[in-house]
Amino acid sequence: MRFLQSSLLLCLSVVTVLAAPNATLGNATVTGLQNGTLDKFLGIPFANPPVGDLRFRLPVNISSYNQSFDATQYGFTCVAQNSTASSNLVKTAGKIIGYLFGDDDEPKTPQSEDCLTLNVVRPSNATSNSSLPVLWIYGGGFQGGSTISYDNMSTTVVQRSMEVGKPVIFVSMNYRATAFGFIASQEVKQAGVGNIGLYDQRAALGWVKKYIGSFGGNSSRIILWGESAGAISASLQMLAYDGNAGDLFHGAFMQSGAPIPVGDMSLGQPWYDQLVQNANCTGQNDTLSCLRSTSLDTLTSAIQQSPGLWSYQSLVLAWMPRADGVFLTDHPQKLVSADKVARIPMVSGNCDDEGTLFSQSSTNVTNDGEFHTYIQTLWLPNATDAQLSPLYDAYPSDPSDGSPFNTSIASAITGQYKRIAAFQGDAVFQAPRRYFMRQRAGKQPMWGFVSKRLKFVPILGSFHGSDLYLDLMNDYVIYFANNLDPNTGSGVNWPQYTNDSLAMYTFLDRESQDIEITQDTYRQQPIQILTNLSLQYPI
Ligand SMILES: *[C@@H]1O[C@H](CO)[C@@H](O)[C@H](O)[C@H]1NC(C)=O
Ligand SMILES: *[C@@H]1O[C@H](CO)[C@@H](O)[C@H](O)[C@H]1NC(C)=O
Ligand SMILES: *[C@@H]1O[C@H](CO)[C@@H](O)[C@H](O)[C@H]1NC(C)=O
Ligand SMILES: *[C@@H]1O[C@H](CO)[C@@H](O)[C@H](O)[C@H]1NC(C)=O
Ligand SMILES: *[C@@H]1O[C@H](CO)[C@@H](O)[C@H](O)[C@H]1NC(C)=O
Ligand SMILES: *[C@@H]1O[C@H](CO)[C@@H](O)[C@H](O)[C@H]1NC(C)=O
Ligand SMILES: *[C@@H]1O[C@H](CO)[C@@H](O)[C@H](O)[C@H]1NC(C)=O
Ligand SMILES: *[C@@H]1O[C@H](CO)[C@@H](O)[C@H](O)[C@H]1NC(C)=O
Ligand SMILES: *[C@@H]1O[C@H](CO)[C@@H](O)[C@H](O)[C@H]1NC(C)=O
Ligand SMILES: *[C@@H]1O[C@H](CO)[C@@H](O)[C@H](O)[C@H]1NC(C)=O
Ligand SMILES: *[C@@H]1O[C@H](CO)[C@@H](O)[C@H](O)[C@H]1NC(C)=O
Ligand SMILES: CC(=O)N[C@H]1CO[C@H](CO)[C@@H](O)[C@@H]1O
Repeated sequence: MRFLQSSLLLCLSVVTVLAAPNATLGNATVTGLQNGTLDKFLGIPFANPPVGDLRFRLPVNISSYNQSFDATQYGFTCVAQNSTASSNLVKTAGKIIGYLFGDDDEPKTPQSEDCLTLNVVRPSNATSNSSLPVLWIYGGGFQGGSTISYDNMSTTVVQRSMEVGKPVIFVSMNYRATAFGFIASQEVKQAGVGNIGLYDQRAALGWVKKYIGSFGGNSSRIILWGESAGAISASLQMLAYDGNAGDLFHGAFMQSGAPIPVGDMSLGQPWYDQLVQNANCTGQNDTLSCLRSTSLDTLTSAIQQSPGLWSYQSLVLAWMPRADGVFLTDHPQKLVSADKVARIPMVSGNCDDEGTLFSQSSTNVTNDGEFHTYIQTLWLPNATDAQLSPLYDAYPSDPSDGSPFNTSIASAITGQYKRIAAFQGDAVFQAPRRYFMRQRAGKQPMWGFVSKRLKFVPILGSFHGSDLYLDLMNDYVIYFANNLDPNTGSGVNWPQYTNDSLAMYTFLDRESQDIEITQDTYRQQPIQILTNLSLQYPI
């Protein structure tokens, strides 16, 4: 009996070992794990560990693997800027969607600078060219994020893709965040190490191009998919090297993120100087080298002192992509208007109330004067009064004009809350998305959407990230990956966004399938004023 039992166990473990899936990377074999009808290859390094002298440097691609290895666990999380949301509302929103805001129940891996790994989740029966790779870029305000948070998403999406007979391979990569990925200043520009995190993403794309065939993926049809900072990233990949995609990707699906109104690297100078000071590097001839040789603990606590996503200034981020002269040759919005954009099919859209989450940290702004000071000091310090006054009129303090939009006087927790929420959501998300699409309409196939799901949530409405809820987009992404068109062949037709029809596929706050086609003309005049100002005065 005992013998039987142990040989049974032995048998089972042999079966398990035999089932371990392998893929060939040059001379090396990578061994993943099988889970049901899926194979997962986790924690594959795609660049040399950016530690030691490689800190604050562009990623060094792994040119070849000379040793076989196991890929059965997610890799380390890139060192993040911890800025805990003090607002319980923000925490609750994070729990609702299960991502983004550091839900305590979320699986985590330890943080490390040695974090440049990616993950491949595929149908077990994927054969050469049978599946279309989708590269997921997580959000997190360029200050954090981790692929392990999207493990469930990877399973759901790949399983669903098999169910509908349109198999995709889900690839997710870590990229450096906060100052590690987006340090910016004159010194940084001169040293050619701006936008490190975007280069990390590019290195992962190069890896997918080179190796996805070994996993049964088609390297001629790679889709970028991102949300929030991930969608902004995808859009900036489209602008990189003056819009030269280098055959690395062939479509982009962007949820709440478009080319942001940022300017030159030098606009990061105040945060750089503060970092140098807090890391005791002031007075050094070469401050960048000093930061490079500073201990991780010292550097991390110095970074913690820069304002984060949940601070008073919120979306005016200290560390984010900026024009570096090489990867982004100019301000992103100028690249858009100069036609320096990869001509690939794209989907781009917003949640209706993008700004509400980010306005929880400025609820002490309660009257018109304080609102004006907020905008003038943090957002548009160089704009003239003559320019600001129409902006203030366009975003009035009347709560029925504010966000959550179309909720009358509800959710007006302060006299200015809904006003700030409307302004912030438009400034960083809605206006850049509209500008991008209107400039590009007619030049490449595109589809727009707006999600009004969860509108009933008090104070937050259809908050940023709420479209990740209910696996809302998975089918559209799967069909887009397969057909370069998000239409699923059933339900309401999703028309293209063109110069003649600014069609927005609108997810209504009712039954899960309730869709309406609206036009991208809401808040026409306020958004136009905001766009004009941000073109002149990038952040
Ligand atoms: C994959 O490689 C592992 C380790 O070399 C091996 O044990 C396993 O049998 C291989 N799996 C398959 C399906 O060949
Ligand atoms: C495989 O190993 C051989 C011998 O060491 C080497 O010549 C070749 O370049 C390697 N191939 C790859 C793809 O790394
Ligand atoms: C395998 O799948 C099951 C069910 O989907 C899940 O609970 C489990 O965590 C998965 N295991 C791994 C290692 O992914
Ligand atoms: C494998 O390559 C790394 C660099 O990528 C190198 O440091 C190491 O010595 C190589 N190992 C072998 C066994 O060739
Ligand atoms: C940031 O958060 C992570 C995970 O919660 C934790 O391990 C780390 O110690 C924190 N770092 C700082 C500097 O607070
Ligand atoms: C892969 O398996 C799924 C079911 O798990 C099946 O529907 C599909 O036809 C298979 N694909 C191939 C290429 O065998
Ligand atoms: C995969 O498909 C592409 C075109 O879609 C083709 O160029 C390539 O040769 C195919 N690869 C294999 C291994 O069949
Ligand atoms: C690393 O790979 C990326 C993506 O393929 C490529 O753009 C870049 O030029 C490579 N870097 C080097 C130094 O070759
Ligand atoms: C920075 O320098 C000050 C004054 O010399 C010292 O007290 C402090 O401990 C130093 N901080 C770090 C992080 O080294
Ligand atoms: C609100 O509080 C922040 C600190 O969190 C402070 O910097 C800011 O000046 C305050 N604003 C107003 C209008 O009181
Ligand atoms: C405001 O203008 C000055 C002078 O042109 C410039 O140095 C500064 O960077 C600008 N500030 C911002 C936030 O754009
Ligand atoms: C970054 C920087 O300023 N480097 C300077 C440090 O000092 C040497 C020699 O004194 C200069 O050549 C570098 O340009």
